[in-house]
Amino acid sequence: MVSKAPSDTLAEAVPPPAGAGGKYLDSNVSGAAKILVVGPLGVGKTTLIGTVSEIEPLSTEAPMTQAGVRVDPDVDSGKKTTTVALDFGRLTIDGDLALYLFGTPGQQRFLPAWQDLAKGALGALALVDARDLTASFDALGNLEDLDLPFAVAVNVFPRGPRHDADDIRTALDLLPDTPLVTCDARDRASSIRALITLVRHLIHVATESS
Ligand SMILES: Nc1nc2c(ncn2[C@@H]2O[C@H](COP(=O)(O)OP(=O)(O)OP(=O)(O)O)[C@@H](O)[C@H]2O)c(=O)[nH]1
Ligand SMILES: [Mg+2]
Repeated sequence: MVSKAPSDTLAEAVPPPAGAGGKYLDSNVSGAAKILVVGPLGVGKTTLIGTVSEIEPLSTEAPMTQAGVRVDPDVDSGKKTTTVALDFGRLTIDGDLALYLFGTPGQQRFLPAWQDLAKGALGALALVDARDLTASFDALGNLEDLDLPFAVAVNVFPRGPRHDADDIRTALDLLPDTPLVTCDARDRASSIRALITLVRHLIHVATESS
């Protein structure tokens, strides 16, 4: 079983969700980071950004139609739309670091959009669905090709299998220092913890390489 991201004082230091204020950046914000949220079709990227964003999130949903049935993998029968350009949201952590969150489309045929979105990004949160680990191979491969550091968050769906962390690491061929946590993309605290795990990793990577 994958451990949950550790609870963190930073997670308690985040502003309230969108709708409760927070349109403008706090004057204490002294740093910013562009972060990608990636993963296969229907893994929860749009959901996660909408859950954590302190501003009204931007989404670019389009209906999924029969025209895509041969190229889009099966998703939950309830899913009617898919992201066709990007998601965008903002989250300030620890009062002074603004994360600008860019969600990518899930389908590999949108790779050119991915490559554009990745420009200037410091790292990525890769969402994984434990019900289909192979569906994440393309996204993780893209991150490696782009040389972007990332953390992996298993978005837990009901009735999904509960794999051991080691098995997931092996299946996804993760490096030993790549963080692996679980989250529920519909839950703000859990999604923020996953993002904080990523930020810590990015700081670690930056410190190691300097
Ligand atoms: N049970 C459960 N459902 C979730 C979770 N995250 C997302 N969902 C649902 O799964 C569906 C897909 O979520 P999206 O956020 O649209 O997925 P996406 O990764 O943005 O999908 P694409 O843009 O099409 O690639 C939605 O109906 C969500 O309500 C989760 O953590 N648990
Ligand atoms: Mg989406």
